[in-house]
Amino acid sequence: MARRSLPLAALITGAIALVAIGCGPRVGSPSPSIPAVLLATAPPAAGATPAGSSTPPATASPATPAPAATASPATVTPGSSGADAPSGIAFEVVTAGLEAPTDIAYRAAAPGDLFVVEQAGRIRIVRDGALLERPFLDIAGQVTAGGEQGLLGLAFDPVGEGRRFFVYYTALDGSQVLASYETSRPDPDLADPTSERVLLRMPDRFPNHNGGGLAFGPDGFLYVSTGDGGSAGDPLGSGRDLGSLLAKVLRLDVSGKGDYAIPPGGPFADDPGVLPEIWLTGLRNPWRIRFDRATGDLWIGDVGQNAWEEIDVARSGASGLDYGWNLMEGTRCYPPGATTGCAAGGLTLPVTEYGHDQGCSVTGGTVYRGSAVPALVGWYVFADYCSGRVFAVPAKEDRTDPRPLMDSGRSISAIAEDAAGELYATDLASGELLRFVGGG
Ligand SMILES: [Ca+2]
Repeated sequence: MARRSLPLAALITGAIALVAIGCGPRVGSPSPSIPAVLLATAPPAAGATPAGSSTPPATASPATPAPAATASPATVTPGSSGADAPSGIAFEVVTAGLEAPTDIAYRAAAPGDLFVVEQAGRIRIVRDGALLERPFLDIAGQVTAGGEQGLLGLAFDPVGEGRRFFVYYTALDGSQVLASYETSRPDPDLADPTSERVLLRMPDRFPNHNGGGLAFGPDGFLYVSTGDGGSAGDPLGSGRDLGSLLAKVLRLDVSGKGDYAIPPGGPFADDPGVLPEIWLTGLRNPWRIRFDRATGDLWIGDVGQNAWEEIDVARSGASGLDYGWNLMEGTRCYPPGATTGCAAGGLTLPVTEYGHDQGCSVTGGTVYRGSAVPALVGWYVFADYCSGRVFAVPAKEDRTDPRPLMDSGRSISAIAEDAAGELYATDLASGELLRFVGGG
């Protein structure tokens, strides 16, 4: 399986590890472009073999996610194998010509369009399969891009014509910014770059673990995923800190014209010591959050540190869940060998995980609810950025093993659906937009 050099995605998870290990010459300098999301562990150098094949398998096969030896929460149960994933699933190239794509979104008012985010700071329109030459938005002049940094997330306001949209990017000073823009009045294919309103600006000391996932929930609120801030092992303590916006999923009411409001009913509303934006916590670098349009479940791909990549779920409306970082990595205590902390209970385990024998940085996907690939309906589809392996799990199962869908050999930085629920992916290295097809 040929592996391409990948700029952006590798940076996402690997940068942090490189810092910690002290072997990452690329970390301090503008590395070409690696998605921050993926950088849980050292990313393969350009031209290198996938981490999964060059590194010894972690400690156990992900097919048998046994609880951590001495201190696993009592709720851990062995994953079940269950149904086989549909066979014959493949990628079909929709278009090439994108530069380091990091995310995909659609606007309900223009169901034939896909909006693809480019890491450097542009958003491109793919209309009926053709890449339009003129960018929809170009804010490259105000974005730091490379490694795990850059323009990382996009979501359109689902209300009305969707003229307003939201982006998440790394600013020139390294901080992470959530901002809104509006589409130009006369030209729906063009955003107004002067319409920016900054909703959040989060200072950031490390180039990795920047989060950047944006998704509107069925409640109309905007959900935002943030990383733990970076380095390795969460030295900032963000995962355990309810006074920090980092390492969280935030919930914001952005229906007003200006700043956001805090929706009522938050999980920590009665605790003045907790930031009211916080909806979910204990995440490391949640790379892609997506809602299941059929159930309202929120799916999170959370990039692991050194050994385990995990998929987390907040079933419809569930809030206040703590996914365990940095007390746990996947279903294991962290750091390895720890016997306290993660046994305390109250932590929510991933629905599935895989070891670094199968990759090194998870790209969270979405639950397929389209019609072109009937065999895939009801499966949550995700991938590993480093190995190119694509997986699926039945969306209804709470503890299950990842089933392989295909070995794509691609650098998959995003998986998302269009207005009709059809599924797409971006290849960061090749600059291609791909569509899921097949399955009988
Ligand atoms: Ca960071």
